[in-house]
Amino acid sequence: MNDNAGIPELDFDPYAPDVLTDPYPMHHAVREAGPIVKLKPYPTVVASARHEQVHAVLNDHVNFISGAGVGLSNFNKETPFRPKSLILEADPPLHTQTRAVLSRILSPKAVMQVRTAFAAEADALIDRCVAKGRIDGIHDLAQLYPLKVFPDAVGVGDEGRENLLIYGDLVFNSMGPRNELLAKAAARMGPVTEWIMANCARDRLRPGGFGDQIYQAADAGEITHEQAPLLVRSFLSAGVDTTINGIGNALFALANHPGEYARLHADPSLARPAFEEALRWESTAQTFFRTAARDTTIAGVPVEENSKVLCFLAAANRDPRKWPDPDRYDITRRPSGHVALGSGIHGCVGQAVARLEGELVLGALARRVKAIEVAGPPTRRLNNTLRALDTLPLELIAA
Ligand code: OVV
Repeated sequence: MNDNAGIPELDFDPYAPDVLTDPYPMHHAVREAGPIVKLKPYPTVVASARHEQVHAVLNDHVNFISGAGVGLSNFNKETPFRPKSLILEADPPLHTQTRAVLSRILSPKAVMQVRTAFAAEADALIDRCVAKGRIDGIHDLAQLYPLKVFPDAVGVGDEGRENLLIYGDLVFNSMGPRNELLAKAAARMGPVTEWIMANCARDRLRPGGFGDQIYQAADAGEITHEQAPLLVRSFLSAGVDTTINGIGNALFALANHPGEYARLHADPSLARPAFEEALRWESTAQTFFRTAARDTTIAGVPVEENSKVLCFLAAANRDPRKWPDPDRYDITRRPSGHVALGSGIHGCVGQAVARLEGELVLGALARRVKAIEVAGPPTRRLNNTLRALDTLPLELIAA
C-alpha cells in the first residue's frame, strides 16, 4: 500500500521523446499495471490504458468534464493557451447547443453531398502519385488530400492553407506539458493565429460551405453571432492535422502489411474497414484528458475532485481484454467500439468526413495500385497528442 490508495505508480513520461517515438512499451506497462495508475512525473494525473476504463470515463461526462480542458493543463488552475473551444472544451448545456449545430453540418447526410467532389480529388491525386511511382506518402499524399478537400468544403480560400498545418500541430501539442515540442510549435505561431481567426470571419467563407452554415445557424438563433467564428475555428483546428495523420498512418499500416494491401487491392470495397482498422491499430489522437468534477471513482478506486484523467486512447485500442490479437493489423477485423474517435457526447463530430476521406483515398489507391513497397525508413514528427509521420518513402506499383 502507499499514499495513493494502492494505485500503482509508474515512472513513465508519456511526453518524453523516446516514448512518443515508440509509445507501445509504455502502453503495455500502463495497461498491465492496473485499471488506473499514477505517473510519477505528473502527480495530479490518474491514467488509464484499458479499454473498459477509458470507455467508461469518456461516457461519463457528468463526473469527467471537458470544460477544464482535455489536455494535461487544468483550466481551473491555468489559463488556456487560447480562448476555449466552444465544443471540445465545453460541457452541457453549452456543449449541447454548439454540438447540435456542428453535428447537423457534418451529419452523414450532409457529408453525402460532398462525396462526389471528394472522390474526384482522391482519384486525381492518386493518378498523380501513380505517375510519379516513388512518392513520399506524407507530403505527396496524406497532407495534400485533406488540405485540399476539407478547407474547400468549409469554404476557406486557397491562400495560406499551410497555416492550417502549423496551427493543428500547435493545438495538439498544447494538450501536453510545456515541453520543447510546445515551445517550438508556439514559436512558429505568430501570424498563424491571426490568419486562422481572419479566416473564421463570415465574409471570408464561401456561401453554402460548412463555415457559412455556422453563420446561418447564428442567423436562425441556434447560437449567437459571437460564437460563430470560434466554431469555425474548431473546423480549422480539428479538421486537417487529424485526417492527414489518419491517412498517413493508414498508408504506413498498409505499406508494412503487404498481405493486407493485397487483400485491399483484390477487393477495394474494403477501403473503409481498412481505414477503420488503421484508426484502431495506430490511433491518430493518442490521448485525451478529462477532469474529475467531484470526488469519484474509476474501477472502484477513489479519484479526487479536480484530478486530470489521462485516457490512453491508442492503448485502449490495443487492449487484449477487448481485442483478440490486438497488435495485428487486420483489414477485415471491423473494430467497432474502438475509441480512436472518442466515445460519448464528445465523440468526433467530424467522423463522417474523416471516414469519407480515408475511404476515398484508400479506395482510389486500391483500384490503381497493385502493391505498395516501403522505399526507405519513415521519419516521425513528434507531437504531444498526435501519432504523426514526417516522411514515408513509398514505391507505388501500378496495377
Ligand atoms: C477534437 C478537437 C481537436 C482540436 C481542437 C478542437 C477539437 C476544437 O474544437 O477547437
